[in-house]
Amino acid sequence: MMAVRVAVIFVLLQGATSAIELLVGTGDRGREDGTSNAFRSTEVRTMTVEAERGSGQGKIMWRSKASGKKTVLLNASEVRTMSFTLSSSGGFLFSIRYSNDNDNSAPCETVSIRVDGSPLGSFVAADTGDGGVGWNTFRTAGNIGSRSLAAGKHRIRISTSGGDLYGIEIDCARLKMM
Ligand SMILES: [Ca+2]
Ligand SMILES: [Ca+2]
Ligand SMILES: [Ca+2]
Repeated sequence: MMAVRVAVIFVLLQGATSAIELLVGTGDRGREDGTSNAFRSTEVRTMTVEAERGSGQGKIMWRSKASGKKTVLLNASEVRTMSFTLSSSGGFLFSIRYSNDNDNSAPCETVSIRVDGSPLGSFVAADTGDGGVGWNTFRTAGNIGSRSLAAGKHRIRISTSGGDLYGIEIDCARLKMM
């Protein structure tokens, strides 16, 4: 009888250990997933807002060097909107990571960004390469503009104009706390 009890306790302990490991494992995976459109804690100073997690126009593309391994191909006049949530208010600098395998004989796209409906800024994209390789070569347009934002949900709207006939791929927006 005693031996059976000991065995049962041992099984329970084993079960408890597995449960703890499982929780730790889930937590680690959560931290490695940097694609969430939300600050995980107030200690995080930079937030990445993935274009592929947004809504609206554009085609999702797989790119091994992209943040989250995906981009959104936007053709001229197409619009993509991404939401993000701030746990506390603050001032933020915005940048956009993109790739643009542009036709060398054509102009590059102009990218315009609005935050919560009002213009933040725009930039003329660079040509990031040729022959398809340029789509997996990324560049960041830094410090497009800054904005003071309250805690809560916000929207980034990205639109393109001009350029060649092949569009531009938007990887993500980054917000840096000032
Ligand atoms: Ca282009
Ligand atoms: Ca090119
Ligand atoms: Ca991305």
